[in-house]
Amino acid sequence: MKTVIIPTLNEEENIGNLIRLIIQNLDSDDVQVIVVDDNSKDRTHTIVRGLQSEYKGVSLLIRTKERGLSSAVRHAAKHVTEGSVVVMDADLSHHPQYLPRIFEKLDEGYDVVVGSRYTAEGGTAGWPGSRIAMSKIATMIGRILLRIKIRDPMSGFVGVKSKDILVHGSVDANYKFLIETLARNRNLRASEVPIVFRDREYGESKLGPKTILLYLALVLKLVTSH
Ligand SMILES: Nc1nc2c(ncn2[C@@H]2O[C@H](COP(=O)(O)OP(=O)(O)OP(=O)(O)O)[C@@H](O)[C@H]2O)c(=O)[nH]1
Ligand SMILES: [Mg+2]
Repeated sequence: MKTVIIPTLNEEENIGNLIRLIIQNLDSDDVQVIVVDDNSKDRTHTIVRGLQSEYKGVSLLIRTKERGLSSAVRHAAKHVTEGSVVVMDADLSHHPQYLPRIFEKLDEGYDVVVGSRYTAEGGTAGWPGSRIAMSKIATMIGRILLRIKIRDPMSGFVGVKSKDILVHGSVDANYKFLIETLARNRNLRASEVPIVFRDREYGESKLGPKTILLYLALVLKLVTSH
């Protein structure tokens, strides 16, 4: 069984299309989709519940007291019983067309497979130069300070061989759980699949300018604790 975990916060414009595309790109009998939502106030729940009558493998977890992407992912991972798991954003920035290749690489034996913007055929579509530069500088800081080989450790498109890597891999990250997982678990076999990251078309970003500070604080904490 393959699992796709999607953390959501007010993603009514995107979640329906995303789930349909996931089912189109993977064998629907062999995939379960877990939407983990932090009490969205829009129609996200209604749309997911509507799809549950069409696709039996779709489940919805709602957290009412907690917030945060990384802890939402950990929460959902605890509900997985077996098989490999991919985490992806709800806003179609991570296209489901890449899922078969990510699951294939996990089947080949990698512990972690990253949907990567910074490999030869990967990239970002619709980003201004300033955002590319910011992202690349932040990535470089993390890679150098934490000695990480993966070229896109800030990616949120992440496959793991076992849910345990998600449940135990990151404890501090609010958002960038991959870089923490790689920094804390040096013996994980990791690989990358090129992806073209598309900017969200609908809905609002949940992550403000504070995200970069939280990321730098996380890197600093990881540097000093190793
Ligand atoms: N459950 C949960 N999901 C979250 C939370 N914050 C963000 N998300 C989801 O995590 C994913 C990534 O968040 P985005 O807002 O797209 O972050 P981003 O890609 O850096 O920002 P954009 O450039 O605007 O897309 C999306 O699917 C969000 O709905 C949260 O606190 N809880
Ligand atoms: Mg996004």
